[in-house]
Amino acid sequence: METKSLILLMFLLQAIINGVKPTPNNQAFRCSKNGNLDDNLLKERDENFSALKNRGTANSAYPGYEISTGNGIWVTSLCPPHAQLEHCRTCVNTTIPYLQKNCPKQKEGVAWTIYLKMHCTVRYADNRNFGNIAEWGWFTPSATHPPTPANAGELEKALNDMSNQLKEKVKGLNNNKYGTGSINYGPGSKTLYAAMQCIRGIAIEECVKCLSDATNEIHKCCSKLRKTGGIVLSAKCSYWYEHFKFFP
Ligand SMILES: *[C@@H]1O[C@H](CO)[C@@H](O)[C@H](O)[C@H]1NC(C)=O
Ligand SMILES: CC(=O)N[C@H]1CO[C@H](CO)[C@@H](O)[C@@H]1O
Repeated sequence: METKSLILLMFLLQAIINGVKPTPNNQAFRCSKNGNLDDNLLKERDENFSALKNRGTANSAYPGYEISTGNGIWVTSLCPPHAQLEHCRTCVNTTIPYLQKNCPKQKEGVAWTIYLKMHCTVRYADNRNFGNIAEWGWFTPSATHPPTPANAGELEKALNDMSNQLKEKVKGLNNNKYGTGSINYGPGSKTLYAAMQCIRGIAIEECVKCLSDATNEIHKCCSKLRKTGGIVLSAKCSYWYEHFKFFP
């Protein structure tokens, strides 16, 4: 191997070991269109974002955190329950300034970051009921990633079956509404891995409804195009699949 390619390989390996910093193409945001926060609430939001950055304690799961103020601002963060504290903090720390930049003063906002093999969500709203932002964000592996050898129908069916299984799992849980699983499908018996998550505090019926919507969304962005992986995200839930195991 040439020295140059060897150096490049070492560099890539080091980047993988160190953890790659999130870049803008693995972040997305949505802001509400129903007006702006007044100066006091804006100040509260930003002060509470600062407080959110340091939340979580060592030796405990850090699925997320919610802060509310008497005056009517709610800010929350969410990671998968298995996320390491440092990974979750790095993810949340990166997402907060990105959300502040993109939703400078709207009444509600949500932003997501994919970091390593997890994603985190940061959300704020001037109301408690998890806000009204209905749009979805989504990510797929880069365009250069080859499509799965399965046909779209096989992939869709696998994602529907997986969705039904994971919804049952999530229904059985209280605080950490997060479920993972895998399924073999198609003639070559390919294995698909998937995870579903709802935000905390949401009613179970609303969670399941959101996950059904997520299943429809993931067909639009991803399975119809035979993507090997994809994730759809809303302010309330997410659905992620890959053809490798991306959770413990
Ligand atoms: C997150 O941000 C806080 C506040 O700026 C800082 O103290 C902390 O070290 C950061 N943590 C990580 C893991 O980046
Ligand atoms: C937990 C926390 O830091 N909450 C703060 C949110 O913002 C209000 C207003 O600035 C503060 O009073 C709270 O202490």
